[in-house]
Amino acid sequence: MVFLTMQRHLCCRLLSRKFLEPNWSRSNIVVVAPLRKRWFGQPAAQTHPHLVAEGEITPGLTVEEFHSRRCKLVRSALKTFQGLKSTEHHLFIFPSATTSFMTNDIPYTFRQNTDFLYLCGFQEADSLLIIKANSESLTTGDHESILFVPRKDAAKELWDGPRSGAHGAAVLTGVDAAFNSNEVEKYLQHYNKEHKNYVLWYNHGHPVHADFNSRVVGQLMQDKRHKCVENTTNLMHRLRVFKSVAETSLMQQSVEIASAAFIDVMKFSKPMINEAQVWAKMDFECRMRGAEFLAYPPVVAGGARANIIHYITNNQVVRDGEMILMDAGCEFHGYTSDLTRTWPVSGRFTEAQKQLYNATLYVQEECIKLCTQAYSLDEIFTRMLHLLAEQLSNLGIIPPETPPAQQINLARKYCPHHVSHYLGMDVHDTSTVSRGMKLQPNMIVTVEPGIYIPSDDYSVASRYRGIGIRIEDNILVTDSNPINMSVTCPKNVEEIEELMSK
Ligand SMILES: [Mn+2]
Repeated sequence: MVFLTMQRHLCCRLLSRKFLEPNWSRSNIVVVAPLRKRWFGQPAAQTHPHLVAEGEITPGLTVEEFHSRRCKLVRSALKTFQGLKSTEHHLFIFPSATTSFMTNDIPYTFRQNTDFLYLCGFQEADSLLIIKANSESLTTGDHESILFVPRKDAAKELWDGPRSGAHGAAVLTGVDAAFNSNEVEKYLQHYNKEHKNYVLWYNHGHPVHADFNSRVVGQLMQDKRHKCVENTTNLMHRLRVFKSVAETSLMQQSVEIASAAFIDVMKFSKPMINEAQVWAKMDFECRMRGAEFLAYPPVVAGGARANIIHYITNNQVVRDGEMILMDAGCEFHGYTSDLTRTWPVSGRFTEAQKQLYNATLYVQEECIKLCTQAYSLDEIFTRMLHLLAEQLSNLGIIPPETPPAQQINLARKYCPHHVSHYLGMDVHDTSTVSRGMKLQPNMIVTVEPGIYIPSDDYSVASRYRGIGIRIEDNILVTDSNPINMSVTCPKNVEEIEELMSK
């Protein structure tokens, strides 16, 4: 019985850890009834075997994977302090997200903070992860990880459902110890007394949790026992930008769910449909396939509204002869997809639509080929502008006599956004990783060129005005050819017309 073994093993680890110093005795450890009967505050193998397998913390991700992420974090952090003798100890603090409220008592959908989730897989709000390391951790990656979580509270749980509690959290995540979150100040005060000149690793630039930031970290800052504060954001992004085998598999599933949903949405659309109905259909089809929710408010733009890049109002009627641009993706067990397709609501492209569409598609397919170690995303963007300029010239949208530099400016005018971003747990993933860096295997990126011709651009032939097109796929970078993860989502004119004729 894996479960019982795990429990016994955990108790031994809890009692033997060296952090159980005089002021921090074993009486602090919460012992509860046998876990077999309890519920956790998140899906677990015991309660949701259809989602989580034995040995996993979140669907598809094992206890070992989370542990190795923390080891990697510690090693890469300590590398930056290599050789500096006075920096023996390192303390990492990662708060979870808190619940946000739309109005009195009405919460927004909870989404866990990405870095916190990446490091421990714990899904409850108002929790905090502490990682303790010392200079030896540089080679071994050894560390202690301690979770502080909302305490069990029968009255609260009656309304909001079960909490894992400290013991449940430790069993779920395999961290070295877990305590009630109201004990975190005492714990850190103790650490502060025992250590001097330690490095405090914390995202102080954009504090994740206002209360922990002022109450818990604020106290450490005042005491000034630490040597310096180092921001964790860049460190986390440099880890997260590379996807493991398990993560790639989750990403692939997320992309396949969205791709299949796109097909159903295209078939469902017809003249006079409301953009809101298209949105609802996408949401429905993604959830029906197991996604938790859409990864972002989708762009569902009929006709010239496609020229508003972040159009999310989605409340207009789409008329016969217009196209729908839908930019949508889902979140599947913490991993996002991000696709865009543009299709004629009637099922048939007009000649002008087809010309602009094929120009966009050509540029997109050329850019996908460039997703290799030879290019950075910024270099692919530059290449996109040249390819677009060429296509727009062929169509006469850029006048033939335009000098080359001016052609690039015009291409930029008709596609005012970048061609790509990194993709992962966040839609605009690992934003501090430079897009000037050469791509490397196991990165996942989007490729999303567009052509947007404003309705009032009288320099362009009238048949093209008011048309906006974007085509976006999700691409896995490998050590050879790039892999298009969204290959099952139709994008050729013939494929789309065929699909919509059914
Ligand atoms: Mn995108």
